[in-house]
Formats: sequence, structure tokens, C-alpha cells
Amino acid sequence: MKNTQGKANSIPESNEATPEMGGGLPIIQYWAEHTLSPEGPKLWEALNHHSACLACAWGTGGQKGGFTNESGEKLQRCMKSVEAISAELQSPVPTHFFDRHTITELQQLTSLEADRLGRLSFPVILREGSTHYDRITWDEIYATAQTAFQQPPERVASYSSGRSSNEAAYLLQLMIRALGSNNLADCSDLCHSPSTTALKAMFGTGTSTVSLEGLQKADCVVLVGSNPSYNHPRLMNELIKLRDRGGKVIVINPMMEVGLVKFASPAQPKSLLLGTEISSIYLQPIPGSDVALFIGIQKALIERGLIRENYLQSYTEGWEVVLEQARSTEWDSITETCGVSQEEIAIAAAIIGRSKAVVFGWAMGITQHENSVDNVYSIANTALMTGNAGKEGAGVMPIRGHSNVQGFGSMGVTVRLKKEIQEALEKLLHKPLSRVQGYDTRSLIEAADAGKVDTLICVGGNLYAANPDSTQAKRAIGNIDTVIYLSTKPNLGHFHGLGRKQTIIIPVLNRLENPHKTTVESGNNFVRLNDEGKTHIKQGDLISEVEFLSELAHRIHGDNPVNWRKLQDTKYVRELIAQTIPGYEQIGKIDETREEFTIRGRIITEPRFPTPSGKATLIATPFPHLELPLPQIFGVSEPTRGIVLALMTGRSYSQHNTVVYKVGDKYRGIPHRNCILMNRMDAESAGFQQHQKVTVVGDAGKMERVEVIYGAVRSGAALMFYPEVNAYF
Ligand SMILES: Nc1nc2c(c(=O)[nH]1)N[C@H]1C(S)=C(S)[C@@H](COP(=O)(O)OP(=O)(O)OC[C@H]3O[C@@H](n4cnc5c(=O)[nH]c(N)nc54)[C@H](O)[C@@H]3O)O[C@H]1N2
Ligand SMILES: Nc1nc2c(c(=O)[nH]1)N[C@H]1C(S)=C(S)[C@@H](COP(=O)(O)OP(=O)(O)OC[C@H]3O[C@@H](n4cnc5c(=O)[nH]c(N)nc54)[C@H](O)[C@@H]3O)O[C@H]1N2
Ligand code: SF4
Ligand SMILES: [Mo]
Repeated sequence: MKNTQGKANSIPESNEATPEMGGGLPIIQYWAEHTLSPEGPKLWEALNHHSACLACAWGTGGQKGGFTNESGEKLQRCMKSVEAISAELQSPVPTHFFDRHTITELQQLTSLEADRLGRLSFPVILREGSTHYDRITWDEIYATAQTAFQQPPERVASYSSGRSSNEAAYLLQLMIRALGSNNLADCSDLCHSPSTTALKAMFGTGTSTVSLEGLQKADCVVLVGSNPSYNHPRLMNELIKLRDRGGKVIVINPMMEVGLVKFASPAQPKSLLLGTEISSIYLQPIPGSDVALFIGIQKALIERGLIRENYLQSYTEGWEVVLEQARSTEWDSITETCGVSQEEIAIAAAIIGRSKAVVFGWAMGITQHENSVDNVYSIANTALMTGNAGKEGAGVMPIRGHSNVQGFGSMGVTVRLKKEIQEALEKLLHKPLSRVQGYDTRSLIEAADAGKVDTLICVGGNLYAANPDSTQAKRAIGNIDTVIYLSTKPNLGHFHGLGRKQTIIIPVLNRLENPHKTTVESGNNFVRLNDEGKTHIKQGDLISEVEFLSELAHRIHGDNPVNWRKLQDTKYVRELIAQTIPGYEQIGKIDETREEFTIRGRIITEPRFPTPSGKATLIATPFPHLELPLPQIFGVSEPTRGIVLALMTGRSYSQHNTVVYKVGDKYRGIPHRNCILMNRMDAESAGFQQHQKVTVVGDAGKMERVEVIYGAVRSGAALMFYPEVNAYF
């Protein structure tokens, strides 16, 4: 069905179960319930520990104390942080648990139930033909792992998730690269890697060009495909402060997220009481059409004479083509493709063009499309046309996910290694690195599916459930002989993502518990130091990631060319990081100085960019042609009632990625996880009613008895929860 939503977009109705604003008293209530409960004292201790928050990459905590951000502001700790710490403070999974439950029983658990089993506290193995995970000794683990890694380099791989430290990340990539492999898949491949790719091509640097301090000087924020009211709650404080100082917020999102309309921040008494209006204007494009919308914004800027041509001429390249594309694209095709009216686009353009300093921020609504890199180009093109890059208070800001996902990239856990790092590592390892292209997360699954992978080590995460097609992921992981998971808590991956010959689960200490200092990097390019800590688990057999990886590397590589056992000392790892990772020089002295720092060369406040020419490059993007398929494609025949919608996946308020903490999502009025949120008009046009159970069919399968929930999503689109939806689509 060709989309027919090119008309002005009326505000969709939300449902009666949703509150009138995000944040607010429920958050204080959650804090109180947890901090005053029996776990309260342990929770406070963890919250006050000098380390970065476990949850998101906005980055809070560190050496200035658990509640402080990098500007030294207090009260910067959100409920997500409490949720994450509470989950880590659970009692250990009982010693006989795995003896008493078969793997078939464990496969019946939901994500929430798996997480609620408690902390993993002793290593276990599931052997071919066995029905249970059995306890295993460390000697056996190292012997098994050592043998498993003696395969041709292209047949071994790692996957990682950005919760671990820089030091663990550095060791992981050094061990894998020393083997001659570049197979370093990472969760960022499913997350912000399109941002890194696009920003590197345009600005010569792949991360945010804005610091927290810079953001605090902006007078406009454009927030695209990102829901910080759920996923980066402290960013909401910055938006509130910006609105308080008279700034504007433009939200671009097919779903009207209540917290982005109005938010009550517990950190600010006035806001908590009355709520603060967040969006100055809320545009609801058709999912996947952001390039068209941004070309529209560019066209409106040109028509209003709001393009900074002098800036483009002096500091950028490639701008003529991009401007010409916007000029020559017809308004009709823009509005028909994105479903936002010309008037609304013009209002947004006028706000951007007349603001002094604009920050453009985005997240998964932009990076999880086939044309994600183009999406980022079109946003950053708009920033450059209005002179909003290389200037105090302005710039481009990918809003990163996991608390150290950016650090993993910086440490070289990537299949697109920077040349400088490659050369430095070659010097360190006294040999050339392999030139064979490594597997990213998707190509790892494809390769495993084709029987090309023998050994996989997963440092955190949940490769099985994070994958957009977990049926394929299960089959693919099942083709790998040996799978080794380093994890803090059980998740569905441990029960469905099983190796052909053996699956080993190694219980690891988290960032608050390590016997040594570690570091992480926030999405704002700020490096934090995490102090040593202790675990609450008294009778466990847990290990630090650094200790395990350095011992494993020693067993595989001996003493050559690096003294791997010496790398159990994280200070020594930091010395190597300082020598080999550009911008990270200060980390070599952080043990003495305790000075956290912003990575050199990342924040750009002058219009000189780290590209060979010193100029930023604008890059033209193909105009999207979006067409929804006909119902018949999904095998729906004529008499069946039905409607074809563009499905978005999202996170609920109480979940961290594949880990669900609570089943419902009160801010969107969704009672449980097997729901589809639809616009009332769409539902009624198909003859559905609220709460009716329907079948949802997609490219790769279907889900039954899905409850229809009316919500503030634009017509033609729908939203369901990840990770459940990954099991079928
Ligand atoms: N509490 C909590 N915090 C988290 C996480 C978590 O799971 N829970 N996960 C962490 C991680 S790893 C990440 S990557 C981040 C994720 O942070 P977000 O990207 O904010 O997370 P999502 O819930 O995926 O939200 C995507 C938003 O994009 C919108 N969207 C979908 N399609 C489109 C589109 O085509 N165009 C536009 N403009 N918008 C669209 C959706 O409506 C939704 O509001 O959060 C991090 N922080
Ligand atoms: N459909 C759909 N699919 C998606 C997404 C989406 O929006 N929609 N989002 C994608 C995104 S943005 C991401 S980032 C991925 C998330 O993918 P992953 O990062 O692979 O998954 P998580 O659910 O964050 O992993 C949770 C597990 O990490 C382990 N863990 C937690 N802390 C630590 C630690 O300190 N050390 C170790 N070793 N383990 C730890 C725990 O065992 C926990 O169960 O999913 C992707 N998949
Ligand atoms: S915004 Fe992110 S980093 Fe800050 S306290 Fe909340 S979860 Fe932690
Ligand atoms: Mo992510």
C-alpha cells in the first residue's frame, strides 16, 4: 500500500491509562520503596560508590561521587540506575539450582523470570547430550577454552556488550587480534555504529562533538528518534534547564512520548510539582522517512534565507550538491514521504535557523533502519548548513546506549579499526594484524549459520535475544562448537543460545565489585575512574573480567609478545591504553592523579575538523521511497480483517535492553509485553477495538493473541516491545 499519510498530521489520541506527564512522583515512590527496603543500605552503598552508573551512557557518577555529573552538579542519579543496581544486588542463584532444572525447563522462562533467578555465582557448563548445566572447575574451563581457541583465526570470534570496563575491552581485542582474528562483534553493531560511520565520514571523528558543558550553552535541541525520558533520564534535566532559559526543543518521533511532551524531574522542585513542557514542537513523521523530513527542513531553510553560506564556503566541502538536492526536491514528494505538513516543517526550520546554537541528538529511531547512515548524514547536513558544528553550544550528539559502549569502540573492539590504533597494536604485538575483514554482529550470525565459526566468547550481553531474528540467532549459535559467556546475571541467551558441543557460563564481578580500578567512557567523551569494590556474594566463585581474560590470553599465547599475566594489574593495562589509543594519553596517570578527563580531540568548538583538509564534508543522501507491502504478501486473504502498518520496536519504561524489570509500561498505557500500540483511527478502520487480541504477522513469522492498545502513535505506524518481538520478526 503506498502510504497515504502525506497530509497534515493531526495529534493522535493517547489512551486513558497514560499519565499526563513523564517522570514525577512515581519515580520518587520507586526510590523510596527501594532505598527504604531491606536492600536499602546495600543500595545506598552502591549508589555512593565512586564509579560510573551501570546503566546508560549519559554518564553519571565517578570520582566526584555517585550522584554527580561531569559538571559537578549533584542529584544526577535516576531510577534506571537504582533498577540496574538492584538487579545486580540480588542474592546468588542457589548452588543446586542448575542440578534441579533441565535446560528445557529453563527455556520456558521469560526475560524477567531469568533475571530474577539472581546473580550467577559459580561457573557451569552444558555439554553435548546433557540435559543440565553442571558445575565446572577453573582448570577445566581454561583447558577447554584454550583448546577451543586453537582453531584457524577466522573461525574464532567474540561478541561484547558495553557494560564492561575499558580494560576488559582492551584485553579482549588484544587477545583476539593476537590470534590473527578481527572477529570482534559488538552490541554497537546493532546500536549506534551507523552514527560512528557517518560522523567519521563527515567530521573525521565518530563520536559526539558536544560536551555536557557545551549542551548547557545551547538554545535549541533537536531530538530525533530518541526517548530520553525512558532511556537517558538525566538528559531530561538538561532539556528542562534549556526550556527554563528560554531555549527550544524540537522532537521528531512517530510516537508521541508523554515524557517528551511534559516531564516532571525529581531533581528540580519546580519541575517536579508542575511538570515542564519539553517539546516546543513535536513532529511525527512516518517511520523510516527522516531523510525526507530533513531534506524538507533544509528546503525550508533555503527558502527563508537561513542557510549560512559563508560558513559552508569557509569550513565545509560538498555543500553545493546537498543544497541543490534540497532545492530541487518537490514539496509534494517531501510531505507525502514523511507525512509531516509543509507548515510544521517550516516552523521547525525557522526555529533551527534562528537559534544561536543548536545541538542535534538522536538514537535508535535513526540508527536502526536500512538507511541509517543516510539518516545521520541528513541530520548532520542540516547542522552544517546552519553553522551548528564546530561552535560552542552546538553540534551533533549521538545519544549512546550502554554505559561503556563508546569505550569498547575506543579500545579497538570494532571491525573498523582506526589506522593509528592498528599501527600502534602492530608495534605492541611485534607482528602485522590480520587484514581479513572481521565479522560484525550480523555477519557473525550469518557466518555461524553457515557453519563458519567454531568458538565464540561473549563478554556480557545477550547475543541471542538482541538479534533482530532470534530464531536465526538460536540456529546460528547452535552451529558454534564452543560458546563461552561472561555474565553477571542469567538471561535468555544462556538457555537458548547454546553451543553445539559445549556452553560455559562464567560468573563475573560487576563494575562496583572489581578488586581493581577500572575506567569507562561516557557518550559525552568523558572518562571516569571506578574505584575498587567488594561483592555482596559471600559464597561465590566469581572472577573479574580482566583476570579471566588475561589468564585465558596467557594460556593461549604464553608470554609472547606481551606479558599477559602482568595485565591482571589494570594499571598496566591503562599504561598500554595510553600508549596505543589516540586521545587516551591521560589514562596512563589516572591512578596517581585520579583526574577524570575528556578525551583529546573529540569535542569540537572551532570550525576546524579532524579531517585531512580540516573541513567537514556534507554528503547527499538518496531520497527514501517508502512503500508498505500489500496484506496478501503476509498470506492474509480477503475476508480477514487487517491492516498493514510500519512496526517500530521500542523499550518499555522498566527494562534494560533484553532484560525486563517490570512487565507493564505505564507512561504509554501498555499493560503487558504482548501488546501492539496503534493509532485509534487505524485500529477502527480495520475493525479492531481496544484490548482485542489480534495476530501480528511480519516478514519472518507471527505472534498470536497480541492485545491492541490505542496510543499516541501516528497513523500508519505501530509499536511493539523488543526483545519479545525479535523472536518472530
Ligand atoms: N532504561 C533504559 N535505558 C536504556 C536502555 C534500556 O533498555 N532501558 N538501553 C540503552 C541502550 S543500549 C540504548 S541504544 C539506548 C536506546 O535509547 P532510545 O533510542 O531512546 O530507545 P528506544 O526505546 O529504542 O527509542 C527509540 C525511539 O525512536 C522512535 N522511533 C522509531 N522509529 C523511528 C523513526 O523512523 N524515526 C524517528 N524519528 N523516530 C523513530 C521510537 O518511537 C522511540 O521513541 O538506551 C540506553 N538506555
Ligand atoms: N528489535 C530490536 N532489537 C534490538 C534493539 C532494538 O531497539 N530493537 N536494540 C539493540 C541495541 S541498541 C542493543 S545495545 C542490543 C543490546 O544487546 P546486549 O548488550 O547484547 O544485551 P543486554 O540485554 O544489554 O545484555 C544484558 C546482559 O548483560 C550481562 N551483564 C550486565 N552487566 C555486565 C557486566 O558488567 N559484565 C558482564 N560480563 N556482563 C554483564 C547480564 O548477564 C545481562 O543479562 O540489542 C539490540 N537489539
Ligand atoms: S541518566 Fe543514565 S547514567 Fe545517568 S543516572 Fe540515569 S541511567 Fe545512570
Ligand atoms: Mo544500544
